[in-house]
Amino acid sequence: NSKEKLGPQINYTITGIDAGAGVMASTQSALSDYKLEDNNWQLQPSSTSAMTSTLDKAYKNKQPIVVTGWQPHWMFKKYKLKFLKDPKNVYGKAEHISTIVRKGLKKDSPEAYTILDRFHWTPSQMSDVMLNVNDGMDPKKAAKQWIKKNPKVVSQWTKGVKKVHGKSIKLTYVAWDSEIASTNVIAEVLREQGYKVTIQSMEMQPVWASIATKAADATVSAWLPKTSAKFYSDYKGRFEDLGANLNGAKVGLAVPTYMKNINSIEDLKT
Ligand code: PBE
Repeated sequence: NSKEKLGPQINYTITGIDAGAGVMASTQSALSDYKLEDNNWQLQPSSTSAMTSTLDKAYKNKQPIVVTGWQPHWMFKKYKLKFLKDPKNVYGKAEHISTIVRKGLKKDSPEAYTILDRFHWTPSQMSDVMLNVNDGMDPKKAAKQWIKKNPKVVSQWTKGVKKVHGKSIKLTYVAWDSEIASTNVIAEVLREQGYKVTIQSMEMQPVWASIATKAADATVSAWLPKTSAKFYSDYKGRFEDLGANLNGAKVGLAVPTYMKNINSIEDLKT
């Protein structure tokens, strides 16, 4: 019933993901900046998979739900969702995903450095890999398949770069669907170049620490300027930012489009 207030229908609860995620920190700021806490609104931490399964259930029953959302993600392909307007600009307008490498990589591994520096793709290309993984395909296989289907894109990254023979490189990432896709693709590209690649997933803070301490060589999972802002400033001067590998990302609160009266974060109060 759209005339009923939203808050009581969903227990004043925003369905979130893992507590360490940037979107969770931004949502905490939103709760206070929009004075939603005063109305008992709260953010429920869970995990991406718990969030998407809660969303799936609500969606099937056309029940209201508010989730922490981001793009690129298959949830926007599978469900009709809209971002809530954010007039106070808590989540930032647009995000990009940056490639961050350790200091000295250029000198030690110029071939990998060049490929990582050139690595750039679109949200729709990333979504192709993500959707296959979400359908149950092994991420490594999904990456290989994508590379095979997109030789022109890949050759823009690898053109003229010398092959290496068994040199090691280590990539760290957070196991979000988007980063599972990007990390596996760049890892396969580096393997085809002759690298012995290890990839390791961890929380966001250790990812940044691994690059700063040179325990790892690179990560392609830095959502900026807002989502990873804290780590970007904490570790400033101890990494090299190779710039965006993907533009047009976005983070915010999302609801199904059937929630016609809820279009802005401000509307949660009414
Ligand atoms: N995410 C996906 C991450 C970055 C990538 C939006 C869940 C976060 O909030 O930290």
